Amino acid sequence: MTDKLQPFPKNFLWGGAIAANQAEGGWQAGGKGPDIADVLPHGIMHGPDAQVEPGVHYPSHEAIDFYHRHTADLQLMAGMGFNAFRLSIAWSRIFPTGEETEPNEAGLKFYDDLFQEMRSLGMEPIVTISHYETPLNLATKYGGWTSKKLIPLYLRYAKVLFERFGQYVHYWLTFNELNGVHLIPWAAGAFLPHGTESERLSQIYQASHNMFVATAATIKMAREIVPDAQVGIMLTMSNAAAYPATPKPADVFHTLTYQRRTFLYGDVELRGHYPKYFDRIVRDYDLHLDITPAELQLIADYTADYLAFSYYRTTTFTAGMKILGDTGGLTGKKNPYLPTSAWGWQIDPEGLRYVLNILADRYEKPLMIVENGLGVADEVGPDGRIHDTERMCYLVDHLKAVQEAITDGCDVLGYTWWGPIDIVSAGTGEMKKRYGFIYVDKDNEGRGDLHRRKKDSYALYRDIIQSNGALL
Ligand code: BGP
Repeated sequence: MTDKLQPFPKNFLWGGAIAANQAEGGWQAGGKGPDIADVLPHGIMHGPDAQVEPGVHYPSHEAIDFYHRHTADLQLMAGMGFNAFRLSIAWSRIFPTGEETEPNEAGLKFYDDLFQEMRSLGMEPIVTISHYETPLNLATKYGGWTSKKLIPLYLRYAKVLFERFGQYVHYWLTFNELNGVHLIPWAAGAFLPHGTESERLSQIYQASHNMFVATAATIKMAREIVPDAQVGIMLTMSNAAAYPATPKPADVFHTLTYQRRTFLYGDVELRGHYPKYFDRIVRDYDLHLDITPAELQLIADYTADYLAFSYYRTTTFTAGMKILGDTGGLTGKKNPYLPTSAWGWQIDPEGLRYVLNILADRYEKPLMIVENGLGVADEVGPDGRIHDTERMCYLVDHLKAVQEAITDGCDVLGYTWWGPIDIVSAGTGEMKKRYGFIYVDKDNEGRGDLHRRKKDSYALYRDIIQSNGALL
């Protein structure tokens, strides 16, 4: 047996990823309306503070001011040789309440400029249409995605994007981490589940279904307006990457049940139908769902072109552990074979190879890793530099795992590191949880002059990209 690794494909997409609400700031600039991230003082793990109170620090309001600094920031990304950059469009910049009949021109102009800059720097935009930033009005008035009223509103928004930006954007993603609806329903689905377990889970699956319908209808629309575009779905795979804690058959089956909570989303959106195991979930939890035959037909007719996902960590399961929680992050046990990050996330490069292989086998569609990264409380050293060795190891180890997966036969389109420049943490609202190759001078309370500074990892990622991965 030879152990020769295949090279990364010639046109592999190398880059980074951010979200509007975690980077842009300018929360009211250019006519932007408030969105669900703008009422989170401590990130999505702590839920919304329904009113925006004076004096409270809301990290999304200024973030890292990408809104005003994007030209210089994109040049820093170009300095690493990025040929791709993933970002989201803030829905409430385009439709401030989500319900206007005409889009907000200032918001459109902002992204127009951004895409032109990216194109002139040789970067392929990868655009998330909705990344945890639904207009706040749609959450408070309709209960977010639990209501079907959001489907036509989302479609109106997506139509404007395709018509205006179709000339620049080839890769689209409908929703960030759609399966996050289970763990972080406010962020992923713009609602807070309430009532009995059966009612809460019915809301979660109804919201998921409504987003499936919106995704299928968006794909249909894209085929008409921008026929060359690729429309993908985006899921978090930190949930699917689950290991049984022991070879005990009950632990193994329970782990499969847990994984299916994630697979369901890919199964519906890539295979085009609800899998059989979903019937049992409906019965066991006495779910009441409004799913019509016409919607199921639409889902069957318009499946996604590719599967994008985030991957940070894995988890470990034993029989009897809670599976269908509706808040509170990732459930599961600590894996004794893995190190953990300062935020308790288990670092597992081989898990990425495992996930890529599972997804390749299951769906036979192109895959894209659109989030992977390590949050560290980096500090500027006495020499004025940031020696982020831990991040450098994480990067290299995960990219080696990607290369193994490519050699295994997985069709991987690209890799965009999460937060190539420090941004606000989605989970906790902190600045201290830094992912960047570029440091931003700002602390948890919002102090700092926002000055950008390259960390040691900057040159490493640049060299890896330059060699198209051969350096690994
Ligand atoms: C993903 C989200 C991102 C993001 C990342 C890291 O789930 O799509 O928006 O921020 O996780 O999480 P955190 O910022 O909480 O460290």
